Amino acid sequence: MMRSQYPSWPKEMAEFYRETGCWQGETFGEMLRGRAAAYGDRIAVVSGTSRISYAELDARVDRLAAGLYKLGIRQDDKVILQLPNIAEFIEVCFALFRLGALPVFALPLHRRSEIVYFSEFTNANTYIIPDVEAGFDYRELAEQVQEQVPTLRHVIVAGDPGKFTALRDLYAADPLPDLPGPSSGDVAFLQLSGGSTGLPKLIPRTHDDYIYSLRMSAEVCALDEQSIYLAVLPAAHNYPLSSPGVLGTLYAGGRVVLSRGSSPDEAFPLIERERVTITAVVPPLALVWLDAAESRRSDLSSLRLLQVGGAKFSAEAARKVKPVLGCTLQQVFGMAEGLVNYTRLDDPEDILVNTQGRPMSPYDEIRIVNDEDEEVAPGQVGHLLTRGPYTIRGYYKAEEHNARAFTADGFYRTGDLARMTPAGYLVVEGRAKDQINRGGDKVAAEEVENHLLAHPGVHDAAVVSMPDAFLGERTCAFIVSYSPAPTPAELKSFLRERGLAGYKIPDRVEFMESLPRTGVGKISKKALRELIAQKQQALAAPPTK
Ligand code: AMP
Ligand code: DBH
Repeated sequence: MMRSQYPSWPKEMAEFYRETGCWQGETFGEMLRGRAAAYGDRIAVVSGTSRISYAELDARVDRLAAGLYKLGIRQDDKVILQLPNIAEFIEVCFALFRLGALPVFALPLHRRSEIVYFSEFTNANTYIIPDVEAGFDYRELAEQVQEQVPTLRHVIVAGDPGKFTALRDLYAADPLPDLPGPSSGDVAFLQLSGGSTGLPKLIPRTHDDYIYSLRMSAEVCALDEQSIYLAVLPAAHNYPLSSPGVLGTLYAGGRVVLSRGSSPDEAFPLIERERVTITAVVPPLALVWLDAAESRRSDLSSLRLLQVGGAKFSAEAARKVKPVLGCTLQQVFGMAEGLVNYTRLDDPEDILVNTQGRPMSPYDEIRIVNDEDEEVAPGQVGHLLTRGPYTIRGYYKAEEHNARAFTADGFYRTGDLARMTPAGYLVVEGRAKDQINRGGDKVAAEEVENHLLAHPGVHDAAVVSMPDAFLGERTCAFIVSYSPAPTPAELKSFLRERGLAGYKIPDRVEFMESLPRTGVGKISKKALRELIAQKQQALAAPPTK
């Protein structure tokens, strides 16, 4: 049995992935060095008013690595990284990669509850934040987190540091001492899973496996040094980070344009000014962009590819992308655990519109099974399982959960319900995991339920999805309360005070006498989903007299 904190591939599989050339023995530090040698003066990153060449990026990363080392950050140390889409995000990532320290990729919307958990669980010693972003002061958050987690020794701030350490002061003048550095088989960072359990799961990705996923993504998306990728989604998320995202673009020698916001007001002028060729959005954002493009005159003619993923994109909206935006649509169905599916650039419209793509690697193994783990008949819907050269074999420090989330022969249970077309494309048909996909933001029902249950007025709680025209799904919390019952507003502010990220706060709260049960006495989420969908329908179409 695998007892390491970082479950890994069995020896013979690792050998196979090396022999087949999937894993090429390169680390991220070496990758950037190589690109700097090949593309020195070309612009790698555009962020605000700064334009950073590959050579500059490489040099800045070296200086920052030296500064972080001086501060005391060492190989295998965990660093909670919570930066928005600014150049420092990329510089910090590569500096930590060079040191062999592991970034833990928090999202900008995470708050005290999530950050405290990541810090404690990973025993992190450092937390890197912006000063104020989108009206939120991360230094106040850091203060609260540090109070709860004294082992979090360093708080580093991009911008005005207040009482903490300024990131800009860490770009050292003298180079990093000669250190062994990480090897390509080592874990490079911990990525987050949307999760389906009470506590978020962390995903160990190695240099070898992740760089392979970048290479395949860049190939499928036809990236080269002419490509200009616009990051509008938070770069820490696996999708804009790697599919092909920020890192895949740097892998290909292209240019990354970072945008702090994703609205048409921010994104469209950047597309126009920087001649962006590819960008990635989630379905609700695609709807906003489609509307905006129809009603305003922005020059989006440079855009060749619009990627849509993270949640299911409706065929109806998918059909509009080409006529309205003038570019090819690519559906992306991926997961931070590994497997990424893409529609191909030259696929016919029927496939682009009606499928979520096919695996990017010929070494991706797919199984679609019934509840007994038996393969279903071709074309039937079942549980999607997968294994491959860039799909993890287990979460970080989660032995018990891993026994359930992976089969004995190492397939990851994605929790998605899917079918495969005769041509080998996947169509996502639903979900078996206890998660709400709020327009690409994943919410683990159990995590929210546990917070609700901490309220003295709550006897029982169940969180389910309800259909939503814009986000695809929203969250509804069913509550059995003690009397006096808390109001919905009280419950929501209670969750906020507990430091839960805003997107996890239930959109709607319903009270019940008791929760419906299944035959074996479990809460029937299916019944609750039906109930709330019916209520919504009744609201949408009031009975006529
Ligand atoms: P995570 O494991 O948190 O990285 O989230 C990955 C999950 O997002 C997948 O297992 C799917 O449930 C969902 N997902 C991602 N992309 C798509 C897509 N294009 N269509 C439907 N669901 C998606
Ligand atoms: O939702 C995801 O996690 C996701 C979607 C598209 C992802 O991780 C990816 C592509 O790599």
